[in-house]
Amino acid sequence: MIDMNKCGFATRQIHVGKHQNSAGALTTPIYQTSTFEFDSVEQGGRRFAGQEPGFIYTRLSNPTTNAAEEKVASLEGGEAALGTASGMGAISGALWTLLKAGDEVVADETLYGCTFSLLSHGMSRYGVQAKFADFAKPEALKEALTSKTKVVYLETPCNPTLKVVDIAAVASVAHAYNPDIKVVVDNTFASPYLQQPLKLGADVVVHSATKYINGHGDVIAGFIVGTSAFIDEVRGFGLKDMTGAVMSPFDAFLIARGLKTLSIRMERHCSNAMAVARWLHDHPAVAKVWYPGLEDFEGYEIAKKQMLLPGGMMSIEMKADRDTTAAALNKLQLCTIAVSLGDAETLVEHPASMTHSTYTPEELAASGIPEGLVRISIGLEDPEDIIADFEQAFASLV
Ligand code: LCS
Repeated sequence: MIDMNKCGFATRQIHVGKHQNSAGALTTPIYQTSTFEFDSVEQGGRRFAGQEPGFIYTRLSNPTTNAAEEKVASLEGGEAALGTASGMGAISGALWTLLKAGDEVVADETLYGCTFSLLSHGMSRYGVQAKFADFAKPEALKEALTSKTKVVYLETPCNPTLKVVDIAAVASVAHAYNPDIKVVVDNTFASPYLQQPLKLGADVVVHSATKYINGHGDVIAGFIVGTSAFIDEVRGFGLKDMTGAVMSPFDAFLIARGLKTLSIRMERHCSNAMAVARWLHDHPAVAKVWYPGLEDFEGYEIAKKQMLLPGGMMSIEMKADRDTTAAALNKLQLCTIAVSLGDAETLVEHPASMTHSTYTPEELAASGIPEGLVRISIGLEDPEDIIADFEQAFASLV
């Protein structure tokens, strides 16, 4: 019997989560059912009491969803994982399990717009205070911690500036202050192929599986990864009772399918991104390229230390003003103006007016997000075609 834990990433992304089914189907079937039959009233009672294994109701668990969860747990190096209806469902499910009124969260100041909104405007309604600090400076984090801090929260690379946060350094500052603090890392931009935060000292990983994990732009989903005890708590409370943001079996099927190619997709996203980043870096209309793979980028050294490759996401600042930049971007023909990321298609967006419009102009400035920043999710097309499209779109700027 092969020990899957000893197999490599590519083998596990394909084979973990595969269980025998009555028809002998190679891929895990879509168990498109809300509920599961019990043999008797007594059996139903035993399942609800946790005295007997078995399925109950798809908001609690489902065989198709479990297959995707097992894959993600293995790829992140966690004991268990839980699928959710969206990345925001993963973040809110994890945080509502860890926090209660009176607690504090200390978060990095650069976050996906809706995460920032949840922390700064949503949770405060229920008595949870969020404080923001620049985690690139571990002393800033140390100053923000108090006896009320229960969660330290970060993304890396950050959306949308690609700031790289040293996960091991943050975890060690937080745990030295109080070993009970849970360090939660949003690993969406890296994917488990490039970075595994639990191995660097984080306690919980969250994902928008809408992005690289599914990889095909046709699902909204998320995952929470951590110890079995924590995932049981989220499954039985944070997800079941607080958010109800459960992953659908059909989405779990698409995700398990997408995951089979995660490593080869990420290799191509990264090599394409490196080629495009170098080209943009030398373009006369571009003021700055924010990409962890460029030697002159602030996060380069930390990225090299904690990531396998620098990723498929980048942002650029143009020398032209906002309207001239927008007119140039509107000329793109192959690359698409759209939010989301991690898809086969190259996607271009303007964070200040789109993904980060939940920030006020003052909050954008305080979080180091330039108003004119343009974010690019490099797709899986031929790199010379992506470059040619930017070349024709930017021709009028030089
Ligand atoms: N975390 C990160 C880092 C994200 O970028 C997003 C979505 C989420 C969590 C939330 O995931 P969702 O609920 O959408 O699955 N980011 C988006 C973006 O940058 N463009 O569109 C959505």
